[in-house]
Amino acid sequence: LTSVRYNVQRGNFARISSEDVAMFEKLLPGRVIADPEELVGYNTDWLRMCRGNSRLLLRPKTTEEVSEIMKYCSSRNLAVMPQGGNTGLVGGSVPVFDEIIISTSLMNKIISVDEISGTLVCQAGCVLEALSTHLSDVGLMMPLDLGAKGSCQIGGNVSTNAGGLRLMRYGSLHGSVLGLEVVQADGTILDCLSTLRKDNTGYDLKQLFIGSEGTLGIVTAVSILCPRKPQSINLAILGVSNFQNCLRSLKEAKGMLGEILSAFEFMDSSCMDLARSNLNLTNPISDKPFYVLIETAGSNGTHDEEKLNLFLEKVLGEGIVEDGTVATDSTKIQSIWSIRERLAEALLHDGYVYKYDISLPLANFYDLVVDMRERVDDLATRVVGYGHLGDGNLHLNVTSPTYDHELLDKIEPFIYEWTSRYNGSISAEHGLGFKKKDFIHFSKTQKAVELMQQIKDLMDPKGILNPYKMLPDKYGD
Ligand code: FAD
Ligand code: S2G
Ligand code: ZN
Repeated sequence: LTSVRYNVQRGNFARISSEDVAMFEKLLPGRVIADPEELVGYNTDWLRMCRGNSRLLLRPKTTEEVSEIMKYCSSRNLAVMPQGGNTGLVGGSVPVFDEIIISTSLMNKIISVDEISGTLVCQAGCVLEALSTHLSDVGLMMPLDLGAKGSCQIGGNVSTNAGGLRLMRYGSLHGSVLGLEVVQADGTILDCLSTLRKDNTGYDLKQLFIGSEGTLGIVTAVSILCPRKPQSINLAILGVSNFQNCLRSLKEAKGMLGEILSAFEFMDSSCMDLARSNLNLTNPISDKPFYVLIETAGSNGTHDEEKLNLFLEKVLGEGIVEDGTVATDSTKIQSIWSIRERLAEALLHDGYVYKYDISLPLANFYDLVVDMRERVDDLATRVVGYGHLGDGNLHLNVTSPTYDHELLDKIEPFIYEWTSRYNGSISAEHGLGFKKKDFIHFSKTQKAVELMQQIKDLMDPKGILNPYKMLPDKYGD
């Protein structure tokens, strides 16, 4: 149990009574789950490293039901844990103790799509991939894409400010989200569900909830700006001999592909070994120390191909890149993407995963992986480096057969101190959740953390929204 492994003190929240369960069953007939067996999956995170002890799962369908739940929980001082697809990677999406789990899974209705402006309004529980499929029929696409698309929900994406593979082209959710409907800790329904691209009237409150990880309110509906689905997509995977040439490729791609560049990902050779050994995937090109994946998305295939060919001629001609292939049909594109997208899954096969999601200045970017390899030496099964190079976002993962305290002590706080020394971020896109909340000071000043705490106290005075997450605990420590 998370609470045992990390020695956490339970906050002074009420414990669920039979009257509470009866009240919820009246409100949500047939959508209150109390069977411990059924609850195991909801209490365990995707990495299977954090496990809570919730006794109750509630599955509302409407904003009003969420509001009634929160009014009641607030009056009874019952702690709650909002859950979407439960694909979060920082222990934020499962209870620590017996918090009531409020799942948005049944809140999966699309409210409206405006094909001209590209505005989608939908409930928070819509699964990302389902939204992409729905939009593609009307020539639109979601402005984000990540390996968890089959399970993660748009409310969870907003709450973790998920980045993903397309951030480089379509920006962060802080830009693409136009409005939110949120239920606050006391049940108040906050309707900021604007579909306007521009609205400068007062504080932009929706921004507070984007990336708030369920600690300031429960997102019940999202209004988001969706780009046109591109007519032509190309995906190149290129073999590179050293990291400096990965950076040179990035510079050339930005310069020569410009507005059609839609993703720039990198993987080191240990990632290709990982994909081969743990998932039986094959390398589409020859083995190299590094690989970059470059996607273009444009409105005219001929123009795009011409640009891409000029780029490839240059980087191959100058030896920046040594090998490569370009996929244009969706099947081959998907099979190349899956090597990158399934690395998280591949890592789980090694046993225990020590996962770090770091933003760094590009000049020192890969040095951290080299230093980490030296430091953990043969204590680790593997140390891999990959990520959204276009965003300066490194995913550094270390694995071992089982949880190894000695290995963890070698990694932490070394990795956070190293990141802080180069003014990086100790969590680029995954958030802080439960596992990284106590390291927030490596990336935020004390004054900033104090103001966050004040905002939290204002928005959730009883601290019942996703306690023990994102901010350093007020209890205990
Ligand atoms: P959950 O995991 O259920 O919850 C995540 C957090 O949000 C929790 O704190 C929860 O309390 C809160 N929350 C969920 N729904 C709501 C709501 N409606 N209102 C308020 N709070 C809520 N992340 C990236 O940024 N980039 C990536 O490239 C990426 N790739 C991934 C690949 C894989 C294979 C996996 C498993 C995960 C990946 N992630 C990535 C992690 C990503 O943050 C989560 O997958 C996703 O954004 C969370 O959505 P979810 O619906 O699963 O939310
Ligand atoms: C990614 C999620 C998986 C990981 O694949 O881009 O954000 O292993 C990550 O960190
Ligand atoms: Zn990522």
